[in-house]
Amino acid sequence: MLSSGDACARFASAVRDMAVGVDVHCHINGCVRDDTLLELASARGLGEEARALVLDAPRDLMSCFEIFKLIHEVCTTREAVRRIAREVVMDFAADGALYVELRTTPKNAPERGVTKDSYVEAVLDGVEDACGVGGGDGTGKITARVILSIDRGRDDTAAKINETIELALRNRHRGVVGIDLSGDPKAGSWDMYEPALQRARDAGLGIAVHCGEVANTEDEQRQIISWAPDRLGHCVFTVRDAACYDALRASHIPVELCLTSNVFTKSNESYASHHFKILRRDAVPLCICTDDTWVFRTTLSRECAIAHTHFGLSLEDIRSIMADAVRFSFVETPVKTKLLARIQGDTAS
Ligand code: 6MZ
Repeated sequence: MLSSGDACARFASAVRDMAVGVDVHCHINGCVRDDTLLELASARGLGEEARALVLDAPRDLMSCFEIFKLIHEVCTTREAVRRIAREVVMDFAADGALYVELRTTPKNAPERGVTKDSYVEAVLDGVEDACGVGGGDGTGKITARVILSIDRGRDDTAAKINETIELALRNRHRGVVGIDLSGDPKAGSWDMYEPALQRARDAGLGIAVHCGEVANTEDEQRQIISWAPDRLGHCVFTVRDAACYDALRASHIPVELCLTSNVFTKSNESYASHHFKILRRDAVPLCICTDDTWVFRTTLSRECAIAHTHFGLSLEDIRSIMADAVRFSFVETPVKTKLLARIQGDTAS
């Protein structure tokens, strides 16, 4: 008899074989390969520390941010950033993805000759190594685009926030398509970010905002939803507050759902009680994403298999969710059309 683990693995394998994967919410430095991280950490004498960071049990969100400190410490050289960006894209391709929208926070590391400009350049070089010029045109094995993140914990002045917007605008020709607001959800306040995000939106960049990832942020969630970003990340606590949830439903803003991330960080008690179920019941636009494959020991095909196991999604449901993810993505329209045609195969678009 098949165990549920076997059934899950078989579903993940079928998802990989379909090759229709789309992930629009994954943070580059949360998706570093085990081997790469250990190699880079060992070269800096931090191999043991890196090994100790592998999550073997759920940890809260704040301790995940501690993990990122070490990842950033060992991964922020131009060579490493380029390599990691390339490997992340290749790993998604091997997992059956045909489009990935990677996000990352531009960083300065003067002691290693890294500026925010050269960081972004290295990311885009890595994406180009994997996908070709500009991250590909929708016809290759995988196409990728990049979103630059504003880190709530570190980007604490208007000047730093605006620098990220400027960087994104300067690098659009190489495949930067949007801005994300992420990082420690308890740091900073929406009023600080809104003017810069408005400028980015007016200039045509897509905007994705982490929303309702922690409790007691209802006022901010309502502000964010009424500003209407193109996509919202997580919305765990949005669903638990009637006024916030009403606003979300009325807004029709697509939600990027990261099942394992939310369960690992204990925002959701279990997969079975994940708010995926409520959003799907209420036909809220949604997509399935990984967030941080390394941190949460997952892959996109595995997340789909979890949705199958706990919420009964079929392979055709997965195909349809992936098509929606392309529609919600920030990639240029002609590329979107090509990707949609590939995902839908013979079925009408
Ligand atoms: C909020 C997150 C996150 O930018 O260095 N990040 N922000 N919530 C999450 N849920 C778990 N996971 C990752 O990738 C790592 C950075 O992404 C953000 C954090 O700011 C983290 O430092 P990059 O490529």
